[in-house]
Amino acid sequence: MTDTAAAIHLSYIELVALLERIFVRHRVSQENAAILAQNCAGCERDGALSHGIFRMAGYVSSLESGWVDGKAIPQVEDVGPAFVRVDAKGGFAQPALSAARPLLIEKIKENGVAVLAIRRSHHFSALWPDVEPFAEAGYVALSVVNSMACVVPHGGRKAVFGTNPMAFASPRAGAAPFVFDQASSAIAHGDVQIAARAGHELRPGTGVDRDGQATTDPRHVLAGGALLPFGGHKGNSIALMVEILSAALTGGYFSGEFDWSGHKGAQTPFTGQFFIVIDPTRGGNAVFAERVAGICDLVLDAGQERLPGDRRHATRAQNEKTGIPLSAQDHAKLLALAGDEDFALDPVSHPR
Ligand code: NDP
Ligand code: PYC
Repeated sequence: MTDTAAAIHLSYIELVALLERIFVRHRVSQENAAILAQNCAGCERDGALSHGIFRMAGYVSSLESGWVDGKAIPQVEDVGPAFVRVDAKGGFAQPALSAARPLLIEKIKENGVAVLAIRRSHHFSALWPDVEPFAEAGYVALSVVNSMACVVPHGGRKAVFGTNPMAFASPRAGAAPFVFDQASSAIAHGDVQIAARAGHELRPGTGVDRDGQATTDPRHVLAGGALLPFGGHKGNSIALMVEILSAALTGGYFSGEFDWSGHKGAQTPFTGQFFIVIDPTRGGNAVFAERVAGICDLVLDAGQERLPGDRRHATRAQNEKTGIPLSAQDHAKLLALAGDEDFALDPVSHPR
């Protein structure tokens, strides 16, 4: 929330209902709207703000441009004892995951491991909501997704990679699952947009301007500049791996390959997503979750301030008690997108 005072507190259920109305009003089927609304409200509830309600104007803009099919019905294909494939049919990745989940779980139960390859999908959210439920169900999950070309390879001159995140989730005894979810760029594109809006500088080493010169001005990155991989050549290799798994392997587009120029307002990357999900009990270690808790404790005892996921889970616990804080301005924008007649702004020409 960017405004100083939170004027409104909504419960998760109330926020989901509001976001669902927005999606349905903008060309999304009821079934897909429920999935997307839960995803986006979950991000806002957990303080994953670069992919919470901040994204709603972008979803609407992309949907209204005709670039993404909100009513797509994903086609799930059983292609091997431990391999599930989904053609998202130009729709969002989350309904594709939801459609594939029962078959994927069946295969994990049978084989101890299964992979899921989603293609022709749009992913516009955080990745942790895709993996965390697997860990809550006792599985270890890794997922990667590629996005839109805005990251220059290490030492390169032209954006090739997306911000290409990777998320990992594991059960942990006596605590919420261990989850990390991170872009392979030095900063997520959403956070560059937020910094530009707030007038904040970026950390040095984050991006370049349109001439390839280092810049800390987010407006220069957004106006024809680009981001850099995190950690030099090491983040670069992860970004490349994400392209290979999410696009080459699934049959989706690379981050620089799809052409959205014919769809004014398109914002959602049209790529692919890949998952590996494992039943850890097959490792023969009956105390897997205790071992995970043990290594996490060692890390904290050694002085790491907190583990990934801790901030998010603490924010969730707080917001479940007090409600999810929204500024009056943000709430009004959501009502306008939902078509509330008191706030009948044109959502596309009044982005957040
Ligand atoms: P951050 O750098 O904010 O956080 C990355 C991870 O590190 C999180 O798991 C976070 O946990 C953890 N973390 C942050 N600070 C610390 C710390 N001090 N100690 C220990 N752990 C820490 O994420 P990014 O900016 O890289 O990515 C933001 C989001 O953007 C992600 O959810 C990602 O999936 C999404 N994204 C989506 C894309 C898409 O194509 N759909 C593309 C790129 C990014 P915590 O959450 O608890 O703070
Ligand atoms: O924040 O980098 C990002 C991003 C890209 C696509 C969705 N989010």
